[in-house]
Amino acid sequence: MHEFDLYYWPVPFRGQFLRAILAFAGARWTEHDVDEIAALMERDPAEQPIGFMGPPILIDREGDFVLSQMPSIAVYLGERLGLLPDAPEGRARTAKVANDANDVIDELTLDGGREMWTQEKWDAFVPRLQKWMRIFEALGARHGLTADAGFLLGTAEPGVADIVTSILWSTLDDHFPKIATLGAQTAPAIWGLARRLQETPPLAALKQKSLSDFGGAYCGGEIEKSLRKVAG
Ligand SMILES: N[C@@H](CCC(=O)N[C@@H](CS)C(=O)NCC(=O)O)C(=O)O
Repeated sequence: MHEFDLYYWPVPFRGQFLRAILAFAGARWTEHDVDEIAALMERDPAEQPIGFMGPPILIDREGDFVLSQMPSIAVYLGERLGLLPDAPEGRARTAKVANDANDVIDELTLDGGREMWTQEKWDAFVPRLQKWMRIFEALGARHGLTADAGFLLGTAEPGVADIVTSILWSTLDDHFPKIATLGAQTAPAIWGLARRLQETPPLAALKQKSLSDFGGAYCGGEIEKSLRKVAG
């Protein structure tokens, strides 16, 4: 039995942040399939391992602890695997970065596909996406990040904030050429950080494995098709 269990759909999207933190730390985890996730979701909250609406869910077998909500899990794994800054400010900023990343992917998928993208809606959204890119770029700049050196929060070593940032933007860069072009122009230091982290052996291996496991999907479904039409 592995140390951790992760329940997430077989796509990168919101689960990839957690896979990357686990992989970066060299932790081993078991993934559960769609039927197991659906069965957990159908249970009454009192019968779920933790009350939750949608995955990801993490089980820490060693710590006998279960958690939902991606940003909370990212911070927990950071604590557990030694990937958070020491100071309270850096730990809180790590939570901010995970919440920002979650907001970006919700906006990009119109809240999980409640609506579909049209060219008009996308054109109106692009300045907002660029603002998100600049929010990350400005945070890095405050801590001396450049395209070639440094980390998002000015730490000596990369942590959860860097892993989450790298997964957010590199996954979009890999799947959506128009976002790739926009990002390289708008947030060059963040694009450099994303690439540098992706070149580390654990994240490079995860990327290859995810590509073959998930067949090149990003978030799946009709919303991915509609996003590909405007940003592909
Ligand atoms: N705020 C939650 C969102 C969870 C969520 O929306 N999960 C999606 C997959 S990315 C889901 O399958 N939701 C099903 C549902 O809400 O019914 C988080 O950050 O973990």
